[in-house]
Amino acid sequence: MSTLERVSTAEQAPVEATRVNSWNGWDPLRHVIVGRATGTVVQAPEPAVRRDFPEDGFPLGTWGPMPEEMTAEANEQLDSFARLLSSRGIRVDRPTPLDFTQRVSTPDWEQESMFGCMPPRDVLLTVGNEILEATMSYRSRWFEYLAYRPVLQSLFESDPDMRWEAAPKPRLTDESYVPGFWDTYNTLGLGEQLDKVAANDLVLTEKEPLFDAADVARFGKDLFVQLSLVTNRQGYEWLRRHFPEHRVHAITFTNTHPLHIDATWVPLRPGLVLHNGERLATPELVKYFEVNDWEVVEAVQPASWKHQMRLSFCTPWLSVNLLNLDPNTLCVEAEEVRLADQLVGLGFDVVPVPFRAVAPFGGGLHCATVDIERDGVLEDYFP
Ligand code: ABU
Repeated sequence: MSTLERVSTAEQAPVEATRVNSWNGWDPLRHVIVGRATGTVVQAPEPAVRRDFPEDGFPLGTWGPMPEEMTAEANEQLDSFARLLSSRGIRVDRPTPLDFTQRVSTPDWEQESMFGCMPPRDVLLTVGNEILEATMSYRSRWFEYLAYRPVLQSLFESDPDMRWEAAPKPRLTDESYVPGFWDTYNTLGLGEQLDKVAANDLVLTEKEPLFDAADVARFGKDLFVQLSLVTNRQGYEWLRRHFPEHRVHAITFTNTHPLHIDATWVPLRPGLVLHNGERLATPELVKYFEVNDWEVVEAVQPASWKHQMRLSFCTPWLSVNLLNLDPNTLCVEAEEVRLADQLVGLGFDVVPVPFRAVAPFGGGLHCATVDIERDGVLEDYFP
């Protein structure tokens, strides 16, 4: 066979049929993206975020690749999780890492480094047959969508009904950030910080719509958008207009450093939400769930995992960052034994997954994944 024939045969290989479809976090999972730790960087400082890990080799102002041994261990756990999902018949796609140490720029700014492609949940939001690329709000994450473009392109080619959308790319000029925010915010008392969180008077201004996909919790027809350090009111407003068939709610919790909703208010199955009780919900939110006959269960305290806080910007509450395989089955971090017992008591089958080493790369089992396909249709769980 000539080279030409071989190429031509390869090009004609059938693309595996795919269907993008996911309306909530609990329907039976068929297809998912699992992130990669490869190339992750402790970001260079920027207006939205400043990493400060003096004990671990990255004091304020410094930046660079995560230590090789940590990256290797995280990749082992991610690969093993991907194999576990595959062994259960779930199709798994992976992102394509870039050189995240490279300097990036737009006509408006230059940034010394990118970040990585471990938490795909931050970047991509699946609602029904649509996958939406979030705006993001860190300059270091502006180009992160590129790591997912090969997967998205392939989904687009194989599913004629897929809607591939991208929210308006933000300018992220200095006007998008409150000047000197981090110098003052960290000197405020708890009450003052929580007042600012409730008013969403944080590092982002309202210059333009900004949101991370992981600030959206999907409950069928209802989408709950957490206003946070990475999601502003304009971001919520953009999402509300973008999903006119949904009820889109802006919500806050008593969390001094709100960053993604998926370690705070976690849908488990229709009628049951797991709540991180250290981050109180507003009475309005609790009432909305209660009048619709939902049970709100407070999660047990996370297991201690101080040893894994090295270079991590997440909290131990990644314990509740769970992935549903279906409405009765939950993937839970292997060391979170107390939480597993609580979930078994609530009627779930628990699949323990070693995942501690992934935390410093941006999250837990939910952060590390994005739904491509779950069985099920759009339903109204708050009629
Ligand atoms: N998506 C990560 C949430 C991390 C945290 O609340 O600690």
